[in-house]
Amino acid sequence: MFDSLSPQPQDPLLALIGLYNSDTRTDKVDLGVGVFRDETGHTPVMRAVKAAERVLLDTQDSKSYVAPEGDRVFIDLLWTVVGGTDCGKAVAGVQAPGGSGALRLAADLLAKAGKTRVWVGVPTWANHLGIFGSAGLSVQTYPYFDVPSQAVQFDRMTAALESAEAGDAVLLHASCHNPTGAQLTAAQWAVVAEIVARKGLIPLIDSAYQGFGAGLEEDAAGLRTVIAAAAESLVAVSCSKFFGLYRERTGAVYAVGGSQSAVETARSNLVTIARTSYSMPPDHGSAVVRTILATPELKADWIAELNDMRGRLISLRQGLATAIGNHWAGSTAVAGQQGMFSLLPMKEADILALRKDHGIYMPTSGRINIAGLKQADVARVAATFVPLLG
Ligand code: PLP
Ligand code: TYF
Repeated sequence: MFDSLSPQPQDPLLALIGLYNSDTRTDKVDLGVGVFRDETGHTPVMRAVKAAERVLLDTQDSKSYVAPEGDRVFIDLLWTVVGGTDCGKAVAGVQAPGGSGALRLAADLLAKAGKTRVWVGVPTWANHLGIFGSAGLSVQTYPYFDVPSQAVQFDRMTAALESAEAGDAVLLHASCHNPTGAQLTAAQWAVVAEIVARKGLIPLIDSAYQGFGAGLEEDAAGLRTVIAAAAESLVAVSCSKFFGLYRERTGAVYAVGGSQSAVETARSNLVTIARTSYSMPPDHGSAVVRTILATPELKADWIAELNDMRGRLISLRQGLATAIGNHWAGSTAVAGQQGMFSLLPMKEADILALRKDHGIYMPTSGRINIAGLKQADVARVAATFVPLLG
């Protein structure tokens, strides 16, 4: 049987990790996979996470199962960070193995409810296409971002959404768009909210980088505008980035809107989908997040460290944009983008040459993870980029 299968391509972002690691040059630069890094290139365990882990080590007295939906206190506390303390809607959530698991549960729920189509912006995180396709949804696309001009294609985006049909799902990135870093303005979020409400579309909002853009509250504002307007929404939350819990596979998916009994029914369906694929989610990461959010000192320290992480990203971004300066017209747009990513108009051959000649690693899409820069690298990297930018 096994030899009837064909080998599958590696995820190009994850494959880059191996390529970078096997490069022996000491001045190599990793702008590949989207993880936060500090000035030494390390992805640290956040202070509040370590402190919460110590509390768990001392106090956890059982490893027995928690509950089919995961840790209810985690689910409720995480929602207060994402949706706010009162979003004015009925909400029911289920813990999930990371944001990817949350997206897959949401996609399976849509399919189970008889929904067939999901609209996804171009470009988007490649896994969105794989996850929705594997759930049997048909992926429709709306224009989102034009790489040469570094501009959000808002008129084209809304025109495409106007052609969607009632009951279609629409994927939206809550903040810090992957791979472009380009976000909607508050006024544009309001227009999207009006369209989804009027047309009866179901927003599926992917929140994976809250706090990396303008701030914890600021980065949730667009999401909150949409869920306030839409009859029903799905929200997939990843704790990988803003709690730095990547490998602990921590996240949640929320059904929002409609009656309390409707969201409870949605929750029971999410639980059934989870039970028939992996039974129950892993506990450790959610126990850490619950401990942080339930302990005022830990929560304050988490926010303080998250603010510092955002400060580092902003400083590197401004430094890179300034160093590119008027050598490329897109540098102003890059300076205004948010989060870890920007998508640069570079040719694949040039990106491969950057790896070979300069030890600068980025995916052939032209995406850069700003967090992979060190302050001392900025000038050199900008100088190698300038001749390659359209
Ligand atoms: N959504 C986006 C846009 C992402 O970039 C990621 C990446 O890590 C995820 C969701 C899910 O992440 P995870 O499954 O590691 O929580
Ligand atoms: O886009 C990124 O780099 C992150 C990390 O299969 C990631 O979202 C990339 C690919 C993948 C899982 C996570």
